[in-house]
Amino acid sequence: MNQSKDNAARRALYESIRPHHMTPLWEVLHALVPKSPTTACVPALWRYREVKPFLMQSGELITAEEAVRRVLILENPGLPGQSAITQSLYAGLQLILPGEVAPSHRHVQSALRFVIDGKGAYTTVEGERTTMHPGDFIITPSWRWHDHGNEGVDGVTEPVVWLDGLDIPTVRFFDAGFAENDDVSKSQTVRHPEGSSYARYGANMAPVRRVNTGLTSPIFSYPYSRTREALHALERNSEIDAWHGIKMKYINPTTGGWAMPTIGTCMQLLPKGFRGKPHRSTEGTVYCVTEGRGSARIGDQTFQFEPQDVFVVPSWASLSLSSEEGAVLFSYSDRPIHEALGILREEFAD
Ligand code: 1HN
Repeated sequence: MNQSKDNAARRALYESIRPHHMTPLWEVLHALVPKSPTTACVPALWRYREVKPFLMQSGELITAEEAVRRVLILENPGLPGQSAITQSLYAGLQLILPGEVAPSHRHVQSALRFVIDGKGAYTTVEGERTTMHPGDFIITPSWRWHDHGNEGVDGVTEPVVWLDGLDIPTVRFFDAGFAENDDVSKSQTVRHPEGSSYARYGANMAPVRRVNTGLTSPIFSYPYSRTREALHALERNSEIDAWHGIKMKYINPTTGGWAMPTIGTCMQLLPKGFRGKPHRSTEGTVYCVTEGRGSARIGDQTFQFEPQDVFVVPSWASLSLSSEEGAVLFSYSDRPIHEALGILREEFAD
């Protein structure tokens, strides 16, 4: 009796404070400070074989120029309408057909491109062009002019598809987004020969004078040929991690830290017959299959993956990776932010 009277009195208080834009903490405290992460983000996999026809169909319905960027966004099923694959990260599949141009613009959001299908497209970042090949990891740093095109390479012109990864939800969270179109030219004038940045920073050397001191790696294109060679050498000569296989992070050679300030990028090799132990981390991670087939057990779901598929592992979901034939996986996550804020937690189970 007393309690229901109290409850009625409490509800009356909540009603009276509502117009003052106030609310009682004690009703929400447990949800605000959960015992462990309670994300709305769910595990999911996009089978490239299944979604490629939709992407090609979009190629018949809109040009890259009209769309500005012809992209089908990969939305987490638990975060509908938010253009987010995890709480902090965005993912999309971008198509550029031979002869097309995606016009020059710049924005605060940082972007990565992971090439998954076709070769011969290029991206130009601040006047330096790089030709795209499958497995290449390419960076567009915050606030740098960038445009894309597809002129083919080695006499081959074909549609090119890449996975875009951006920190859009993170920048939105901080209300820090700005953007600009290049009104002067759709396509930047190339001012530096292809390979300039790589020659300057990609040979374990750096210029003695005027070292780039930005937050993002000055190597803006990490070719898969080099990454692959390193992973296979390590597979032959080094210890295999029971959880990750061989997992290497892309680094900014001028700092030794992550290649991008907000997005951590890795390439990982699962040797033939690998059966990884379960691991979980507070980072939300997007995987893209570079080579090989296998399975990802995420929480209590198992996903079979094949080349070019994309899958997402939510914060604190346990992940075990296995592969009979061996596989190579690219991944990106918000780990650099967790590390910078001192909130990263991870667990390696037996
Ligand atoms: C963007 O600039 C690109 O440059 C791709 O290719 C996807 C999604 C949202 C905002 C900007 C690109 C994007 C984007």
